[in-house]
Amino acid sequence: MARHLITSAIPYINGIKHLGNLVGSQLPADLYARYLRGRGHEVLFLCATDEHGTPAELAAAKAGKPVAEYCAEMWEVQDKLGKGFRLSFDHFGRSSSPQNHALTQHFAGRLAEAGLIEEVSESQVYSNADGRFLPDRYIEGTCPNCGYDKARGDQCENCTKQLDPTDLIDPRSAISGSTDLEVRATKHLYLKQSQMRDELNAWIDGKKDWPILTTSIAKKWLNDGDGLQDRGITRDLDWGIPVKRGDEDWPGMEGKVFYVWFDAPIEYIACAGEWAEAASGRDWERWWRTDKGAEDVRYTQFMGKDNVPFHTLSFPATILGSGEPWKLVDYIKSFNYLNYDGGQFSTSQGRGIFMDQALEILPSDYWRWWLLSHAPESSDSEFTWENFQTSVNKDLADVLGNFVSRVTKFCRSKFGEVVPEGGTYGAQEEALIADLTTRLRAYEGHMEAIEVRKSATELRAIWVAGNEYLQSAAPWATFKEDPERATMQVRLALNLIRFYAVLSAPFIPDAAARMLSAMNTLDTSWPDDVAEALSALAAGHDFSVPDVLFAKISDEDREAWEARFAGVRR
Ligand code: B3M
Ligand code: ZN
Repeated sequence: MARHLITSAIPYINGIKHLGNLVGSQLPADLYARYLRGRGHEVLFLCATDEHGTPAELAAAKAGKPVAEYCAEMWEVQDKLGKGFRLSFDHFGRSSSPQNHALTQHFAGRLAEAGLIEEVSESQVYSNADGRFLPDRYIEGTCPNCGYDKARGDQCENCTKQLDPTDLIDPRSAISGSTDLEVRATKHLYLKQSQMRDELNAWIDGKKDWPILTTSIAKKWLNDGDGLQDRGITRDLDWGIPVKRGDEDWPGMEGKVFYVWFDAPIEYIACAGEWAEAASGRDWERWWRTDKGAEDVRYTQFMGKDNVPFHTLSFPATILGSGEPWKLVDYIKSFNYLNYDGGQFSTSQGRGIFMDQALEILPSDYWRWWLLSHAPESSDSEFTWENFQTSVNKDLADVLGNFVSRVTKFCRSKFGEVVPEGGTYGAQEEALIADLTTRLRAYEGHMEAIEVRKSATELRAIWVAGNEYLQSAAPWATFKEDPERATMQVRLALNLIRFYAVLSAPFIPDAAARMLSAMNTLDTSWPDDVAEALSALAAGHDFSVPDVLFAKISDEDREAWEARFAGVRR
């Protein structure tokens, strides 16, 4: 048994997330957490809302609410949707927590002591039309690196380069579109991360097993011509974590707050503190401090590709720079983008399917299965209604659902709702067990490597193997010639339902729970030995026929949904 710390990128507080956001971090993180728990490991799975910065300020202003109140309400909304999708966080925290305030100020103090913080008098963009300083992401312009014309002042969405607003060509206010911008003087703190380039390079070079997507983005920004630039970590905003050195005021920094990307990753740590405070007997330092037990923790992070530079460079720079024994990430799983029906999912444009809408239409398992089995791992992937319909109808309804229904109904009609007794395995059953053993070991390998699509493909193949067995064993025919043999076949098939429930739970937890409940068992032990696992339900054990596990999506439904989501969300 090992100890696994798992974090998902923490979603911005402003608004409900779309399915592209979900499949890029929270959902695969949940898959992995559920799998590891199923294998008996000790898991701490954390996520939170990312509450600071301008997006929160502006969204609150739009909603006509004080920011703190807006954030508290939106946390409730995101928490409820996370539960709706069965995201099994051990704690869903908030980056505005007192723990994160204290820890962020602590890190800033440590970095200053280590000589890694510089006070810089800088010029900041002020918009005359808007009557305010413009935060980075509210300045748009052309990316100096790739020429994309909607690059934001903090990062180019197209090529992932981290930017400063003054890097932009032809800058304009994203609030008003005004180009009447001027530059005014203000003082800010910079993190001298360029001093850590060698250390970061060596650290990333040691990560031979990391996905190419992660290391290529990290190396690109580490060794790019202008290299790892020092970054401003403070902002002229009202909402955020006040700039302090530990507990002490920071002269000259009054009225300023830390930059949202400085405090957001620190929330991964603070969130463990929130988790510990929520119940007695919990020790968060044993997950995060290598001097207090975390040296044998394996830490895995999940995120979309645009978040990779902050997790491979900025956050490790904060941790390493502190000189304290904090746990560094062991593995970063990153994702490409999911597109929606010929275009992009877009929060600002309300394009695509959002988490609340998805749950209004269908239960979470349908979405979980499609999203995970089409996760944008090696390249971007695309959601289309037709593909969704096919996948649900074939994989979930025809293969898995139909298997469960046929086996339980046949047994009820011939032997009653009880596991039948008699008969012994023949060559067909031995072959099935051998096949399932091979496939199960492959499934475990893919899950451990967090190869999400390959895991889904193998799981589907495991379901198919049961169907093929049932088809060729044909207990309904054997029953007439050799009833003993039919009882053995049905007993094996009923056991396959429990076996499938255990293996499938990380993907489709609700269906798995219903299968287990129909099989009247609490035995969720992992099938280390397939033959043994297939005799877990002994002759004489009662079960019940479950309701239909997965309803098929009709053409009418598909067309109606396609039309409903063709426009933009208002
Ligand atoms: N909130 C960006 C995003 O949701 C940002 C992630 C922070 S992870 C520390 O994609
Ligand atoms: Zn670019």
